[in-house]
Amino acid sequence: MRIDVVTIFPEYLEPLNVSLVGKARARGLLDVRVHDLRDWAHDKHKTVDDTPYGGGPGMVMKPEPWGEALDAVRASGDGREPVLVVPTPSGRPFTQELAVELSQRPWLVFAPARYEGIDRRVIDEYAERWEVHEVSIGDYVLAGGEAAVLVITEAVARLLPGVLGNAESHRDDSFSPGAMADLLEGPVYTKPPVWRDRTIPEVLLSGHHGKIARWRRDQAFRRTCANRPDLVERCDPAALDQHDRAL
Ligand code: 6GU
Repeated sequence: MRIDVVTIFPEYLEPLNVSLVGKARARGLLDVRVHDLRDWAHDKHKTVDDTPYGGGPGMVMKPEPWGEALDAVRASGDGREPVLVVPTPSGRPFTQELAVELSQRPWLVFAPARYEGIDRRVIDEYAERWEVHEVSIGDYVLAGGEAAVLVITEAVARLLPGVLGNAESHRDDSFSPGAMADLLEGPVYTKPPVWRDRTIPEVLLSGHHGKIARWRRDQAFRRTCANRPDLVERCDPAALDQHDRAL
């Protein structure tokens, strides 16, 4: 997969050189190219923003540098159209489902905005030719989309074939379709068996795989009720008991 990022803060994307994404790049599974939007600014001050039409606070990113940057990125490709991902708090929620969808595309281009956003005509223009996703990573406001690019890239990169050591590693992820669908992952333990007088749940030492699976599912259900009741139809004590009986 190829990923291009156009930003006024290229240094902000340096974490893409380390950890899982860095390793995927080093192994040739991921081709990441970061571009400075100011390379396509027109004046000696490299201006990329201006005041909003209609008035109001803040600044809006000018369309010309974005248009030229995106055209240049497109021209550096193999003739195919990339998928444009625009991180914005006004976008669709970024979900595991969208991560899976994006991981199946050969080429993503990220356009993270600073200030109050990018002139709307840029998104409208590219949406006529490219698949465009405006996505938000949660209900809070960041100073810019760069942190969201890091989040989305990591969520997508770990789904690429060959990136995770063990192909089974994301089968039981919270939010991934399959066995534990709709439930958060429960607690995990490793050695030593006693730490600061704290033991581990006995069932995990029983060697009884059926009991262990049932316990894990129950813990996942309880944690989901506590932390994400919106993911579970009923979280009252009766529903918990009913869940226990269903096991
Ligand atoms: Cl993608 N961008 C910004 N600036 N703020 C956000 C966001 C994105 N997602 C949640 N808050």
